[in-house]
Amino acid sequence: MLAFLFSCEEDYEPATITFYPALNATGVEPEENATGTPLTVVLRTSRVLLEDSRVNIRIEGNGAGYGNSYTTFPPQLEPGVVTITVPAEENEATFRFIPRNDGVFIPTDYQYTFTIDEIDNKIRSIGQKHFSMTVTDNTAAFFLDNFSTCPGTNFTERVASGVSTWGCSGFGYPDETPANLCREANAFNKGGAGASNSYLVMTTPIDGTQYDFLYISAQVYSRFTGAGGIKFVYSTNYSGTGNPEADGVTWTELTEINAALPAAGTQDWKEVAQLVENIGDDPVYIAIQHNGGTTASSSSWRIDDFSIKGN
Ligand SMILES: [Ca+2]
Ligand SMILES: [Ca+2]
Repeated sequence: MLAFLFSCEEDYEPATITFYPALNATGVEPEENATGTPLTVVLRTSRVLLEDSRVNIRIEGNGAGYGNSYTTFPPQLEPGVVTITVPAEENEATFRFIPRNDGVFIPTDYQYTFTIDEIDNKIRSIGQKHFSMTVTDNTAAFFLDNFSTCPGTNFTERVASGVSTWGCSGFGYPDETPANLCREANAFNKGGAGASNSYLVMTTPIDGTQYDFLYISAQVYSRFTGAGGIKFVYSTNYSGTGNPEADGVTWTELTEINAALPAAGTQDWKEVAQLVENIGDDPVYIAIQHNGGTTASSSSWRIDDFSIKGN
């Protein structure tokens, strides 16, 4: 009888295991202290086997790792490896991947690769070996202004030359209803002689000792074409009061944001964002500089949903 079974099994094609039917999935990091939504990952063998068969799946990625950025069920016995069993006389096995909030901001989100790493001797080969998983980081911004009150206290206008150009507008992001306020810079009809140059500066600086990097994002809209434009900048030596272009004050451009700004007069909201690394330990002031508009001609610029995340 044993010999009969053995010879039968020898007649089968070698069993293959593969991720099936999906090869990728997406998830979202839960809010802090909330439970993540489990995702079930399915593997299938090409035929039923007569005994339990085990498979090791290695999980790698840019996240903080097992227990911090995710857990699995069954749990991992060694870090990064899930062992699952395809039961005898079945051809499918599953495990669950559960995102966790790790308290760490990952600007690139979490990109995991699951790889079938080791197979039991009754499974002879591997089909689709990799499964990819993207989990969107859900870290709350430590600084967020949607200008529900405008001007509010989070930003202060500091005029380097000319007249005040930063005001408030309705028609904020995204619905452009009059009640949805945002900040707006425009020198047109504001008076004064020559070009104006005015900074909308964070009132309270970011404590550089608390962060290694910052991720700055905002929604930007331009209503009118005309002279001048805006630039996102930051300074680690501005005093926080007085002329933002006083002797010794230096501002560094947020070049990726500035390269991505919408063209003047395009009348479409656009999200801009930039990662700033190695900010050092000094206080950091972020500002939006509106420069070059005159009372006779000025492009206009709206800012909404100004957000800063970081670790
Ligand atoms: Ca996170
Ligand atoms: Ca708003």
